[in-house]
Amino acid sequence: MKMGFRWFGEGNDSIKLSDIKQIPGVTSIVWSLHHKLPGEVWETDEIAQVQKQLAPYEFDMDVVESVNIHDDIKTAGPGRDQYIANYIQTIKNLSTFGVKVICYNFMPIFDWTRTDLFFPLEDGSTALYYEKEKILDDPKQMAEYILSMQGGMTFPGWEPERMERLDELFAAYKNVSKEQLWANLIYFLQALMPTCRECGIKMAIHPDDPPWDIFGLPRLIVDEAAIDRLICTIDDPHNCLTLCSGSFSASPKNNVADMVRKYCSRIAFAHIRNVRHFPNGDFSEVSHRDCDGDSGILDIVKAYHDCGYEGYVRPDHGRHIWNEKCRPGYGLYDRALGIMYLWGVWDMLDKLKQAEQVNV
Ligand SMILES: [Mn+2]
Repeated sequence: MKMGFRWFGEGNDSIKLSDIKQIPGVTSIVWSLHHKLPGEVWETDEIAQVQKQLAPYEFDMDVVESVNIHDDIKTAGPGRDQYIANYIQTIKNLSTFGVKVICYNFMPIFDWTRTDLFFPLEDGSTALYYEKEKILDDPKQMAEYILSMQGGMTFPGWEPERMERLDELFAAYKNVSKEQLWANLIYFLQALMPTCRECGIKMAIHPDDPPWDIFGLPRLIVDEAAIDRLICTIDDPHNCLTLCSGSFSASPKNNVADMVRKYCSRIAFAHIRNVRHFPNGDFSEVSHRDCDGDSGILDIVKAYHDCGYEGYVRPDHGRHIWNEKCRPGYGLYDRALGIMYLWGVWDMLDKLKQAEQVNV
């Protein structure tokens, strides 16, 4: 596996590239142009600036997360074809810098959703938390809460410009059924595939987080049946997955290690994160250590290792520890601990495999 670390860009992240460089084995910076609104073309001079920032540290820029998708593409709105043309231009521009994977999602209106960004855990740290009861009927209250926690930082998928237009957005999605949303996703991907083949770029969809409908909005990428549908409908090696263990395992019905084994050849990017379930359906994010949650981190890492996974990985969210002031879920310390846990498991599996081969 190739280890990555999500970084929000110069002036937009309290974490320095020189700090990330000191985490063992990180070779990729998972980056984005966070000032771009969904639908805008990413210009080559803007991409070149990021390349220039990463170069002294010898990080690659192979994985972009995310190039967000305009609501007109998701709703088949009037600007759909123009925004798809813009997206195709962005893919072309990214490919000239050697980008290989674009992580994106197709969630309607709301991206990742949590009700508490700093939920206290018993060890004194805090983490992102989802309280089912709170996600019933007031999307505005939730959006206000999330925006109020931004403190000048950008949260991908939670652009204030979009959240100000919530009524308008809900109206646009009013007649978009789950089947129509599927059709709009397939239309979008079909339009992109020739360029992806030409440019050698994989589109890696991130699952919906959490993996169920919220506020009456349909959500597609929620389980194995959905992945089957997506990769069979467009059976192209450039139509790939960002397998996010934390997102899928928020539903106890999903077994992520099984998903890894089944879809390994179509996983372009792996997010590894651990989640703890509560009997009432609430869940909390926890450390990467297997026994701290229910995602089955050891089984997941073993599944990647057994499959000979050579794609990109990053620790997904971390807790907030040691009084770090950071973007929720994206501190330096706990994600670095997560990486060391993942390497610990991976290196031991490598060693056992080598010993096995010697013995044969
Ligand atoms: Mn994720």
